Amino acid sequence: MHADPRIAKIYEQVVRRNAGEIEFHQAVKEVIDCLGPVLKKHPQYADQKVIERICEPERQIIFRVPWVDDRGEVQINRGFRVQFSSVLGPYKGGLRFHPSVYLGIIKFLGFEQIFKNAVTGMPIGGGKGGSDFDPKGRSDAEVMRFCQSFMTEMHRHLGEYTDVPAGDIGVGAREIGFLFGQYKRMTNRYESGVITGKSPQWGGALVRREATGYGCVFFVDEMLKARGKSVEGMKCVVSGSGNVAIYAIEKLEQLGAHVVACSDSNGVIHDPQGIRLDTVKRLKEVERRRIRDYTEAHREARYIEGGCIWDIPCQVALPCATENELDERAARTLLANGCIAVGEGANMPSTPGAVKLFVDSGIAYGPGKAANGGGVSTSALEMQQNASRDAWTFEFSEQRLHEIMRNIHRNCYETAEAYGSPGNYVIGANIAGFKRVAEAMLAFGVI
Ligand code: NDP
Ligand code: 2IT
Repeated sequence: MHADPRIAKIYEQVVRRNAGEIEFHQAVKEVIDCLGPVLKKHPQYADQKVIERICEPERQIIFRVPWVDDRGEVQINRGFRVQFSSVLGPYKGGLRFHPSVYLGIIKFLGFEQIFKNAVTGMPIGGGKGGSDFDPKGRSDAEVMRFCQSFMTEMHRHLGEYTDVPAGDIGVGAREIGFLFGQYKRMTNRYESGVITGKSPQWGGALVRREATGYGCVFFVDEMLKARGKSVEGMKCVVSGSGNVAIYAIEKLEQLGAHVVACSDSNGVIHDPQGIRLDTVKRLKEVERRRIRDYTEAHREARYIEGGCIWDIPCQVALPCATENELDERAARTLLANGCIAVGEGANMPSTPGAVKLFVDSGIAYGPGKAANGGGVSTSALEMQQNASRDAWTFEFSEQRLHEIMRNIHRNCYETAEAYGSPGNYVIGANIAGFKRVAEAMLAFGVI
């Protein structure tokens, strides 16, 4: 299993200590399986138990979120904030509102976030939070009352120098507004830098909304350029139809690619003439409807209820929905259909079996930790603008994002080469991220 017995032992301990948290186990295994050569080169990391320390969150907060729905019924949800690592900066990472949320999901996301944030080179630690609250079908007033209750408890754990949340699945501009409003009210401080993804009208950064999707496409384009190609003219499939998927599709179109499919948790839209993004934006961002309704406006498109988007032939595949949405069977189908690049807009969307197939096949495979780092990087740019009470233009911000994605790509690419695995961005991202965190931990002593 593991080449290095020390790493096998750490993994066993993580599984034992965090029973049942299977997504967390999966995320830990993927990272530490890359670290054998690093321990050989840097024995002090093993002596100082750096991996063991990183696998244990600095702090985990679990709390009750009571609220009253529109019918007057009391509802109780569970809230989480896992403050995983603050060695590189304040805890930074999004909030997810989805019924599947439990501690294991938040811990996997928080763990990934540490390394993702480290690879960006920016001064941000790693954390994640959320709730098992399901915003689907809830009125704006219900979402507001939920967010106010959530923040009433969480505000005491946050601060621009302590912990800075943002959005993730189920948390967009509307939720960030309600959350920031309640933070401001609880603390009597207009502390803009305490949360990112704010509306540009009241302290948000331009391009933050677009950043994860745009950044993912920039990353894929860099991977292809390293092979003498580009996304221009490529046939693409993008799963999901939320924030990340929408802006990935937008950038692909701007760069001359052809996107033929997208999805939501109910089904898949296949539009061989090209996905009409204005329709997807209207359905998802304005009307909060299902992707099946796309065919009302575009009769030539096909809706496949419960379909698998990876069955649709493409050259570039961007999983932008959720964890483990792309399994080994899907990976085989993609490869058989001639897919040459996969960029993960989502966090951990490919199962371990799928990752292995992609890496072994030698296609350009960009893991989430590298490919979706544009969102959190632009959050760090938002913090920077808030700290200096500045507001940059869209063009300047997008240029900064593009530069950051090029740097992330170079960092992963060069690290993979230095460790004898050229082209392997999994090894590149995990080792580059780990080393930056490990060096800071050694400098700080046993903390
Ligand atoms: P949104 O809530 O805006 O959209 C999520 C999309 O994924 C929706 O289309 C949703 O469909 C679909 N989806 C969610 N859960 C499932 C599921 N269990 N099965 C199938 N489809 C599902 O979230 P984001 O676009 O912000 O996030 C998407 C992914 O990107 C997540 O993995 C997130 O962690 C990651 N990410 C997000 C960043 C950001 O800045 N927002 C930054 C980096 C990564 P439906 O509406 O039917 O639920
Ligand atoms: O997974 C992620 O990187 C995010 N959801 C964004 C985190 C952030 O703080 O912007």
